This record gives sequence, C-alpha cells and structure tokens, in this order.
Amino acid sequence: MKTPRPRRRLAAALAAAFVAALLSAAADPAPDPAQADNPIVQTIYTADPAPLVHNGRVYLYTGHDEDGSTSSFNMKDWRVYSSDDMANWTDHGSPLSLDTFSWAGANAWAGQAIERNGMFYWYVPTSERTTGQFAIGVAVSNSPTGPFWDALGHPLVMNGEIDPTVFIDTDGQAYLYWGNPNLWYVKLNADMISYSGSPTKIPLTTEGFGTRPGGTDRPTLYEEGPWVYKRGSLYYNVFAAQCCQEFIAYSTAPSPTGPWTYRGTVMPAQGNAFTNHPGVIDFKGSSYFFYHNGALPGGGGFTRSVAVEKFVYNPDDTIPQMNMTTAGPPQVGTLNPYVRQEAETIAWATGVETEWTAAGGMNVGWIENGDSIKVRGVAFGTGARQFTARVASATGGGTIELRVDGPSGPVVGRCTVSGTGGWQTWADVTCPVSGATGTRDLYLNFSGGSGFLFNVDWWRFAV
Ligand code: FUB
Repeated sequence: MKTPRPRRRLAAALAAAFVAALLSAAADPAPDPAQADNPIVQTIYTADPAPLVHNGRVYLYTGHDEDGSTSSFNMKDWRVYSSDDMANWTDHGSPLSLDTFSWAGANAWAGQAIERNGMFYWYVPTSERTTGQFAIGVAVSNSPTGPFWDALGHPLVMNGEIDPTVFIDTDGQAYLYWGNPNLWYVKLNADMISYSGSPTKIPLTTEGFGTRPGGTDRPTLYEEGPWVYKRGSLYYNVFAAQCCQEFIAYSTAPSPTGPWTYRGTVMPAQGNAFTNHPGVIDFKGSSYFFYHNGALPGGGGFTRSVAVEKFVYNPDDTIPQMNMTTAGPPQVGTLNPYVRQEAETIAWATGVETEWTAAGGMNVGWIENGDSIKVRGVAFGTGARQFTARVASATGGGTIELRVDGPSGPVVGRCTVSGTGGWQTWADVTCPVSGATGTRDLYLNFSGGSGFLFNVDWWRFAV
C-alpha cells in the first residue's frame, strides 16, 4: 500500500501555482507562461549546495529543509542530485541521514563530498547526541550516489563549529576547513578519515575577510559556510558573510593556509532566506556558482532551495558579482529521449514527489490530476513515433499527456495508464507519438480523477 499521507505542502503549493499560471496564460493570447528552471529542485526544499564534478556529471549534495519549518532548522537527512547538462537534474534520494551516524542527535547541516582513489568522502556537521555539541562526521561510499556509511563510528573532529569544506591540493595534500564563528583548518591524511596535527585557527583579520559594519564581537565579514578551492595558482575561499541576511563574499590567498586577502561580494543579500551557502565548480568548460534562497512557494529562511548561476571569471581572476535568477544556466547539450530516462530526471516539476523504488533507485510518485514534469532540450531529431513509460498504480491510473514547447504547447502523444494492482507493481504502457521533432522542451502532464493516479519509474521514446 502507498503510505496514506497527504502530499507535501510544497508539492501542493507548486501545483496550485502551476494551475494559476496556466489559467492566466489561457486568458491571455500570449504563449505558455515562461518556465523558470531555478531553483534546481522543486520536489522538496533543499539547502547548502555542494557540487562535485565526476566522470562528466555534476553531483549535487544538499541539505534538506523539512516542509513547514518556520522558526528553526528542521534537517534530518542529506540529498544527492546529478546532471550532465546543468538543466535536467536526476534525483538520487537520500543516501545519508542522521541515522547513518549512531552518535548524531540532530541537525543535518552544510557538508561537502569529494572523491579520492575511487572512494567518495562526505563531510557533514551535525550535533553530537550526548553533548549537543556540533561535530563533523565523515561518511564514505564507493559511489557518488551512495549508500554512504559512517567511516569512523565517531566524529572526525568536534569543537562545536560547523560547515566543513574539503579540498585536495595539486600536491595531494587534503585540507578540511570549517567554522562559525571561527575559521579552522586541518590537514587530512591520505586516508581522508584522519588528520595530522591539530586544528588550526585561520586569523580572521579585516584585511583577510573584510570589515563587518558595527562588528565588535565579530569584526570581519566571515560568518560560515566556507568553500575553498584552487584555480591556477590562486586559492579561493568563498563564504557566507555577515549575518543576517547573509551575502556571499570571497577572499584569495597564495597558499591553502593564507595569508588571505578580502576580494568582495560574489552575491549580494537576496532571495528571501537569511542564510546563503556557496558552491563553485568548473564543468564542461564553464564555471558555475551554486547557492540557496527561499524562492519556491512556501519558501523562506527554514524552507530553502538550491539554485545555480553560470559565470565567467574576470581576466584578473576575480569573481564577478552575480544576482539570483529564476532562469538558471543554459543547457549544456541535449537530452537523448531514445534511451531510458528516469522519471525523476527533471528540469521543473509541479505537484509530484519522488520516493525509493522497491527494486532500487527512485520513481516519481504522489501524482495527482494537473501535475506536470518538464524535461528541457529533448533531442527528438527527425521524429519520435512511440512513447513507453514504466508505471504502477494501486488505483485506477490516469493519463500521461505529452506536450512540447510549453505546458499547454502542442500535444504529441497521450498514454493511458491503468491500475496495476500496487504502487510498486510495475508495467509498461506504450502509445503513439507524432509531431515530436527537433530539440524541444518536453512536458509530461498528468491527468485523471481525484487522489493519487500512478507512479512513473522511467520513460523512453522510439522512432
Ligand atoms: O543549513 C543549516 C545551516 O544554515 C548551515 O550549516 C549554514 O551554512 C546555514 O546555511
């Protein structure tokens, strides 16, 4: 049986916003409402982005703000998404949670994952169960999507401070930095789960980290959320500055241990959340800046969403100042509809949620009448003739309507889904397709009676 819980407030709010946009478009002769693709994830609230490039994909590690949190962080697990085109993101679920660490009590806060010698190490801050003190744990996996397990059975380091960032220098030395209100670093050993020497405080000077207006207790802008990396011979530390509302600032240094020089603002205080958190990568020849805001319906300081912007470094290696957008970066390449695509590969979703599939992986579920999934830049080429989806339904099913260009763009196919006898009892449905040519945005619009209609595991077109 499907869990008889209502769908999350976020899913319902997005579905309502989607219907309102469609109604207003219908009243207006203009084409479909512009479909923003930022924030990246619409099925849950996500926070504290930590991107990692591995084998031609971006893996995005995030925190997860529970629905309905209004006065404190309610964060119990971490999430992973991935993309090879910066537009369509695949949901890999939660391979790491507070339960992974027997010693953890609460607060699944801002972490970062890194790969070394084929293993993936995910450093996360969380409260230690008995003392309530913040500690940093390290989880390990042989896959970027997990499952992750506690590498040590105890914290890697515990000094009451948060927000680890990890980085391996070109000479092979790995460093872990973290801290709020201080900024610490320690040299990690090659095993990535132990360290040499003692944690060292980085001097928070105003030359290094800017001057906080009225900052007597904390004279510099440094607040939390460091993100340290190297580009050429220059070391960057991008961090959440000032509080609160935070903005994103950065410093640079000629070595991983400083001396740091304050360089200014990366992203001003914007976006309906009092925190922000940076993540910076280069991917397929371009640079990307990840952050979070409260931009989704119901969003705010404790219901945040991860977003991303593309940027170009200035010729003098400084970072340009960026604003939050709802468009996000351009797609890199296209999506191939003639291979199996996971239903949870999404550019923008309204109403739906995701869940673990009994056989492994994820499926899209909690589908109701009027919900929709957009997949950006689908390369149909000379034309698709057939659509197949793997579906399951414990009720009477419904319809998958395929449209291109917009949520009420041309219909290119319609698939009827019948009951299969269970939410994890899977069957293929196939229907004819016509008019799906060239490279188009694809919309899977779901319709049917009341209540939950069906689940979708994956889909594929054929010529
Ligand atoms: O998400 C919980 C905390 O809020 C993070 O650890 C901080 O960086 C801030 O984003």
